Amino acid sequence: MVMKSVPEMGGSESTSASNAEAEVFPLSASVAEMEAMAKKLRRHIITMIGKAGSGHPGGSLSAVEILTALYFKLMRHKPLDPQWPDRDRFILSKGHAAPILYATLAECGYFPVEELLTLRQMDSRLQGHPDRTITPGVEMSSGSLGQGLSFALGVALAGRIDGRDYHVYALLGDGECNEGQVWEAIMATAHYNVDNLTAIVDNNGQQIDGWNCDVMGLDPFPAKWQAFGWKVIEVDGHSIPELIDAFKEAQKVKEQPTVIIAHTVKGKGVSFMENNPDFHGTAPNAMEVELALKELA
Ligand SMILES: Cc1ncc(C[n+]2csc(CCOP(=O)(O)OP(=O)(O)O)c2C)c(N)n1
Repeated sequence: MVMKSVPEMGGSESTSASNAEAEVFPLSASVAEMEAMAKKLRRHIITMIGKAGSGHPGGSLSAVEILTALYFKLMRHKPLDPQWPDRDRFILSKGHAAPILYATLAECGYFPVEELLTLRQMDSRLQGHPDRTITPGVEMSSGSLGQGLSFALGVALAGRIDGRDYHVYALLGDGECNEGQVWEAIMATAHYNVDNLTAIVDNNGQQIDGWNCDVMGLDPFPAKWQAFGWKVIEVDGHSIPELIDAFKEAQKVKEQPTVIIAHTVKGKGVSFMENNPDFHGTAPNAMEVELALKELA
């Protein structure tokens, strides 16, 4: 277990290097350690987007516990060998939430935590949306919503053909589920009885312009997945124990794909960002960064 201290980004000490020494994840992290990590990831999100002056804080903050549970407790992966063929794969379909992916990868040791401060700069490996050709640990270039589950299905079927027992996780936004391609992939995944793929929906109720129910309602959302042949598990998406139990349950389901509908709050952890569509794609200014970091201290 290597999740040691919680140094600040840019500090002289780095957990990322010590975590990378673990070589093969997952770590035997406690819930308390993961909750501390979640808070730290939130601070990274605020700091990096604030420094960049643009980005998507709301949908990054809502997904924090989902990525924390996956990368530190569930997934088998090697930060020092990102292309390890047997690694579990995480596909960020809602690519605009790149900051939470970058913060998590950095804390695992894929690249230095200090690099987070280069978000969205010219020539940085950390562009506004993930690019699998330049960033270690990024599995899919995403950002054009609706494509990630199709991609994940291909990766899962490839694992079956290659006889590898890795698991594929795909994180979708609920607003993203307005895309028709998502439902084609939902249908196809069930058709092929794919059980090495788990979809997670960051069900924060909002999208770019406000509440889903006002833009394009999804209800009855769980029943729709079920009708398409999926096992459905609903959890509090900010409860690390609930998420871990759900992921373990999903691993046991055979001949059928599972979706975890994670009920979350957009902007979670920063009072003035919570459920506030203004922070879907707007960076906090210097004063807001300061306020947010105070709340996340
Ligand atoms: C194909 C496509 N259409 C439109 C957009 C612009 N866009 C970026 S984020 C977003 C809203 C996504 O909502 P959701 O999936 O719920 O994400 P979250 O609320 O979790 O940030 C939209 C429409 C896009 N990235 N891709």
